[in-house]
Amino acid sequence: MLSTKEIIKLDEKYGAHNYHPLPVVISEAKGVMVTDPEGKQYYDFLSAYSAVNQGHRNAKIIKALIDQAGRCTLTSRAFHNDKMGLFLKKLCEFTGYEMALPMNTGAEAVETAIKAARRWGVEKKGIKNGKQEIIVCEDNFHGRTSTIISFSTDPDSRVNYGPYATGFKIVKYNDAKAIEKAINPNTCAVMIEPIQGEAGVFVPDKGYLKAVRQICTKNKVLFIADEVQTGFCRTGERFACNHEKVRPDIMALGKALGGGVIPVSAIVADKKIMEVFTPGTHGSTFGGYPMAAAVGIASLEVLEDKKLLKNVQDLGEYFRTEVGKIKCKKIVQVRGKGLLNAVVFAKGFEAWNVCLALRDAGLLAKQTHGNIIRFAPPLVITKKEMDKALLIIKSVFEKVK
Ligand code: IF1
Repeated sequence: MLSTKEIIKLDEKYGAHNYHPLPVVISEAKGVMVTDPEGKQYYDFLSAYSAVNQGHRNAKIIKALIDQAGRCTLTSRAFHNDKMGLFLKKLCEFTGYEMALPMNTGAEAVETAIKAARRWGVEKKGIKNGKQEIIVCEDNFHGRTSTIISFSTDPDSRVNYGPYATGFKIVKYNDAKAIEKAINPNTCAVMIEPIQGEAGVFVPDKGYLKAVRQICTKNKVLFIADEVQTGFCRTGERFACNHEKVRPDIMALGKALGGGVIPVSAIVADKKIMEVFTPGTHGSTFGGYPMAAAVGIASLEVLEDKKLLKNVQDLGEYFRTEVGKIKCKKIVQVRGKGLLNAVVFAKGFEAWNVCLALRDAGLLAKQTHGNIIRFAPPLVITKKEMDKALLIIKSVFEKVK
């Protein structure tokens, strides 16, 4: 078996350098714990950016994967498969929408939402094709396709990838009035993250999502919520929009829909929007394939457990309270919802070394924007595991100067 050092060397030699990962190799994982090639164990407080909400190798999800692999893996959408309909029915019931369109990655779900909104703009609102506008927010993260990075405000994501897609208007996040001002007769949609993940787990003020909903309704504009990262119980509700009892017109979903096993994404919407898609107008070879459907059903079943949401709410609150008590002058804020949390250090502070110290102490987390560390363990974490993880975090943070 290769050592951590040897594996990292391979990655650096043969892999494109489009990432700068923490120097740690994960070779096995179960539940909240991951193990490196040398056998050292760590608490996983990233959860693959919320894609493993159900915990690593959840028994029910792995069984669904293996059972399906023993029956049929791929059919394409040229034929029906016996699993997709059951999956989409379950997803519609879980989310409260009439229809779903399955894709694979989060970015594809976002692209699908954009395409739905643009078509809807022409066919239902009467906008001239080519004139449709979508309002998005500063510091957004919606994925990495060439269209999506066109409206990113993060230079890393965007620089030198032109020519950029047009038809997007960027406004300030957490400012409903800015959205209202940006709307014109060509606006077909507003697309936002209910909590901005990559921006550093930025939770908007109470009332923001409600105001956006009202503005969209009043102006006949679709409200698209990107719940790729915030969805599926991560924030203590099934979807982050539920905190304000807001129902978007379209939700883009991904990550945990695949239970941390395979990429499964989708948009959900009611028929009056989804019907803009007709045969041949959109699709994907793997979208809704039998493996994704089987895994998707199991992933949703795990998340249906009522006790899980309560666990997320309780342990999230507990995490923020306990981290708030840690004596460390560099910490300026502990924020988040449910188990999507961040510790914000002073401006200019480099949290990379803190992440290395956490790793050495047995906990994996990753910084964003240099001075923010995201803490988002699998939702199945127990109080006992959380207490042990908090001891590690405390021991490291107390030494931060
Ligand atoms: C990477 C960030 C998190 C997302 C939202 C769509 C997508 C994402 C709200 C696209 C993806 C990922 C991508 C991943 C790191 C991660 C991330 F730091 F980049 F911003 F989670 F915070 N909408 N987020 O957060 O989904 O196509 O990747 O399946 O390395 O790019 P995808």
